Amino acid sequence: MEIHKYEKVWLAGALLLIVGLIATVSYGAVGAGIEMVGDEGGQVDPASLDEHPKFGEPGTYQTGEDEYDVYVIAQQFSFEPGTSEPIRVPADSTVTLHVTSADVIHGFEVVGTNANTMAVPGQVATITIEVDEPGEYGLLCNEYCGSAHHAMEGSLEVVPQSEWNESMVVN
Ligand SMILES: [Cu+2]
Repeated sequence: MEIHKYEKVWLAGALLLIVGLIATVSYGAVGAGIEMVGDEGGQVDPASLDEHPKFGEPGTYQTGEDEYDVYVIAQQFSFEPGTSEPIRVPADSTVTLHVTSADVIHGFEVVGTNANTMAVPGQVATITIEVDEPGEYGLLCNEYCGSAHHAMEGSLEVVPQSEWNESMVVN
């Protein structure tokens, strides 16, 4: 059987497109480092967060010499802490954010960084970040969560080591 030259060219072109499509989809799925909320953060009862040892008093906890855990609750339409008062962490530290939601699915994004997760009711999302220079970052919700979603925002303040003090951690 003879295959016409043009037919071969089209076949090769179509194969190239298929391979290219699979390659870009695979890269998007694994290469870009994007993951779903993992289960390593554990689960919580979204209806009784106030009884949780940490989410009951959300905020910054010191866990090691330059290590901190921050517990954040997202709810319509604020972050606690974050919105009425900023999340405060000291410069030059390693911070693990534990984020959950008390009501519907929200987003938690530290603007201008790659710290970005979904906040799912019942599930705790954890992100570990290396914090260096002092400064202020915006927080925003990037999952549509209701009528005031556009107003759901906050801030994360990286406090210079010299100004960091005991009153900024939950004991
Ligand atoms: Cu939202």
